[in-house]
Amino acid sequence: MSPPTDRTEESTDRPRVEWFGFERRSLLQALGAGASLSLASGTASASGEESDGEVAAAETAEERTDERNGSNRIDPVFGYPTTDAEGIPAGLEPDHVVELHREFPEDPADPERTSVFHFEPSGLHVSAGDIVAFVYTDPNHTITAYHPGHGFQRRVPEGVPAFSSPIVQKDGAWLYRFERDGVYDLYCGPHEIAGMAMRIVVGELVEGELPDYVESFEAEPPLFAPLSPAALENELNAESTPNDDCEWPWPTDGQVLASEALDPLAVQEAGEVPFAAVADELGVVFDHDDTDETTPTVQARDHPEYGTVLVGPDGMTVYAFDNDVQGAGESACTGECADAWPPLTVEGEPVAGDDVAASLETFDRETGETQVMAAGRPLYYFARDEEPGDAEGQGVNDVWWVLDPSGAPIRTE
Ligand SMILES: [Cu+2]
Repeated sequence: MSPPTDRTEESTDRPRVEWFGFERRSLLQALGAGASLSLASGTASASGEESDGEVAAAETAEERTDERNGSNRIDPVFGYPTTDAEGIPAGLEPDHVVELHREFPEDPADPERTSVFHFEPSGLHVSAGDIVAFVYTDPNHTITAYHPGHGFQRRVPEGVPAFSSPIVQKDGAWLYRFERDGVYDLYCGPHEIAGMAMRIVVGELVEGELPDYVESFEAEPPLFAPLSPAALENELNAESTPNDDCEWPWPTDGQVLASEALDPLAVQEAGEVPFAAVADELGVVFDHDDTDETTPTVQARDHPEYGTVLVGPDGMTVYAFDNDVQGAGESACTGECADAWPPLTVEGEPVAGDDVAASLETFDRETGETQVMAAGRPLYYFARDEEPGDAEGQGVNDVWWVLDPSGAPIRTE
């Protein structure tokens, strides 16, 4: 199925939505709730403070996007969905990518664990006019603005309509262009109550002049504020009389958005805030994808026979090979040798653990793998070592040695 690239004026039968300028908003507000007025471009019904989503209006936003995008148009309400995140058309190349994630518990039977739903990153800073691609790594999510049009307190800048993605299939994407400066709080419809919310800061915020809706997690009925665990537990307990001490197992969207990690100025400063930062703060058990980046590639561990030695990310002993030339950036152990002495490889940059004094560098092996060096010496495992602490390779053929934290071989008898 091809994406809806051809939304001509003739084929569009839904009301157009205008992004109100502040001037016109003020006029509507001045007229008060229930006022209707005809504008040169059409008829607008204003029902008070929050009417943006209901307004049939002028071509302003559409003309603006058409001009920039040619026939590919990002709708200010419906965005631009595509079933193929890899096939985004020219003119709509995203400036930023946010992934929609669900992490399953390691042990589905563990009563302490639940799936974790989140946006990655959960905080993002963009410039006005930037396109963000929300990529569906997992199905059954939406990207939806907190807006009275969706039954919520407005937590997007004034004048921004009630926008939302549809549910897009896995490996699809939804594009949205963030036009107005301000703070945009977004949630996933199916998983809002499980804390799937995020914050996008557009433009430059000034300390002390944050939009009021950032601070107030309050809304007058019939609108909702982002949820609190207490409210959910109250509801749970009211609905299930035999259980009067239900605990909500997820963080809520209210907690996520109120986290210090997603403080708007912090988001602006960081550029991107990973969900892991929010999870840490809220005490969410979370097996995030970046484990390998934060686990040191090389660590120092005490060994009962050889003192402090270098080990790999899994705690297994690593060795230096005397046939390698220190600093040469190549390995003398290939083929069968490498079967017995597998290289310590890494994707990206190696990370040194505490107490590792050796500088870590890498080089590319002939196989294309990236091997780690400590103080210029390529590092290898020994295939016969079975668990951390094993050092069966020490002294083999008088050329294989464990290393001390400075990366020097420890040559024993
Ligand atoms: Cu979701």
